[in-house]
Amino acid sequence: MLELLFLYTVLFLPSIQLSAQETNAADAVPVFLNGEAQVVPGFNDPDTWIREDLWVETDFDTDGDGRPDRMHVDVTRPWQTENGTLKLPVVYNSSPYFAGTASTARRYFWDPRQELGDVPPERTHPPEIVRTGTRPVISTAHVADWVPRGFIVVHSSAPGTGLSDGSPTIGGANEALAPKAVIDWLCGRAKGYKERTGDEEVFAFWCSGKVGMTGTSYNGTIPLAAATTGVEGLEAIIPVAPNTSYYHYYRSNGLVRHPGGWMGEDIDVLYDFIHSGDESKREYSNSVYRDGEFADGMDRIHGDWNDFWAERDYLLDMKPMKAAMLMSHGFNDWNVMPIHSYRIYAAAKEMGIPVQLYYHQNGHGGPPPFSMMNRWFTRYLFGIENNVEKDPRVWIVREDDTPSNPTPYLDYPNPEASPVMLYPAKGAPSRGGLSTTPLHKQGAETLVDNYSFTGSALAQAEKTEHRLIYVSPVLQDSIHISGIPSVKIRLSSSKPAANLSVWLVSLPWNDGRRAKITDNIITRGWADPQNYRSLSESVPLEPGKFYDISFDLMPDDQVIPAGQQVGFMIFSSDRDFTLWPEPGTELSIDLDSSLLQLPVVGGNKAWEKAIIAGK
Ligand SMILES: [Ca+2]
Ligand SMILES: [Ca+2]
Repeated sequence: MLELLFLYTVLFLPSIQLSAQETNAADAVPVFLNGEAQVVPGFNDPDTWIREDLWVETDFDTDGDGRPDRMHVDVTRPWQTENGTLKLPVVYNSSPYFAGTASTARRYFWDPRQELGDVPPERTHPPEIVRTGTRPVISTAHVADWVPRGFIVVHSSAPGTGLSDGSPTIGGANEALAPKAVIDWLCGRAKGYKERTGDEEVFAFWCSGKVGMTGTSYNGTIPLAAATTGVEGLEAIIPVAPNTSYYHYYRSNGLVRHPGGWMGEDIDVLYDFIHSGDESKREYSNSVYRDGEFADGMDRIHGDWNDFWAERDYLLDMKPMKAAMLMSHGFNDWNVMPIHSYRIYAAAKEMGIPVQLYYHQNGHGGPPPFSMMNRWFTRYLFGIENNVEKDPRVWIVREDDTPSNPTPYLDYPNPEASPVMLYPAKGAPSRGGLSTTPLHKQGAETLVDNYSFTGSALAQAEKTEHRLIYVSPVLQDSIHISGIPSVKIRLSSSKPAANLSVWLVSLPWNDGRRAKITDNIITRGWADPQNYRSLSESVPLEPGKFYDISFDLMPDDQVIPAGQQVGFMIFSSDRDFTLWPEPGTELSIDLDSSLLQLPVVGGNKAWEKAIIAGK
């Protein structure tokens, strides 16, 4: 590739007399090489950076004081921007975590020991957060990466956190309107003030009018939230492991289903976890949001979809969005699961928004390689034509790739993947088979719910009544799964309510020599059989009557090596994710009417080849 060197030109250069060294620094401008912003010596001395804070006024009032809420903002910029001629783009990062968080001791979470359909046991709130931090610096995140490369870095505390007014609403409208207001201020359309309550204005005279946002997890959700407002000037976002729907975070197909690693967490727990804002406003916020809107809407009894959750799903708000999006996620992120990114990627692609997806095989977090982010922001914030939009749309860190050298693909799911239908063959309480041809007259097999066994113990058990598992022949050749597996299960329950969990596993289980235990969990999914008709209405099951339940498992892209078997495991309560009702509920599965649909690169041919090769 040709190495191209660009200089970012400014209209006016400072005319004051300076020594030779100072002249060089004073003349510093962004420099680009291979389509990426480079470290510029004149921007590279943190001691010379200007750090300031201010408050941006929004047009909402979510703390009930009758005044528009102001957001606390900090700015870190090269001193050369002070003269008003050098204008630079902004990398903006907003978070509810900057000023401290509450205890995550499990006694402050919901108790998962709850009978399905019952009112949950009371929850104890954690001690209130003692706000931390000193002005003017809210955070130093991303500063060392971007300021030396000619970007200005801006942070803001989310509503109701730190020194920002308002209330946390956990995905409510103000969490999109707050970053929008900050971007409006950066672009000269909203008012910024030196103090939280004063009248002295501050202007972003140093901003080029081009803003990008990035962050991980909640901090990756906020860029998407801002982008859904369609705010002018937000040119590009890089959300890393964003939560794009609070329903998909705390519920699954009608079921109360916790984020992995956070048993008992729910939306009100997250509210308590971040609520570090003004002590004098907390009582108001608690009563209106946590104990009001949330308590009324979150429905921890049924787990059903409703307006409360719809308001907190960014997929439904995407119409105005136009920011170019590079998104990153791990296929083994069982906290914010990979569907969160995929659904937004698919919609953005459909809308014609420039979009790229970087998927890796690890857990929560994990940004794209820095040079990929740099190319993205250089193209969309500096306007350097580096052709990033012509790069492959999808990058996947293959099992033996390093994170910085992912494999490019035309799209995700892999365009060459097609569904393979796999049918369970009876075998309970041992392992049954998995057939490519439909089977007949097998009848039903029954499992007994018992949350005291983990899914991984159940998958490894040779024989147990607490799960049903159907495994493929030993693969003679590797298979490449790419896409969203789905299941159809016809079941009856001995009680009016039951959890339903499905894991796809790779057997034999990791014997300790392989790198990651997550290799064995291909993907998984959860559903409430009571929602067989509708996601928004739970209907008690008639014991003994069979119902058809269909749902998707989490998206995946994984190569299963030769020597392994693919296992389709059906069980009831999942100790690591679902509620823990009293053990004993029996689920019977009608095998002839149940199936797994597995997207495999090369489809049936590849699957058959893997099964019969070597025979
Ligand atoms: Ca207010
Ligand atoms: Ca339900």
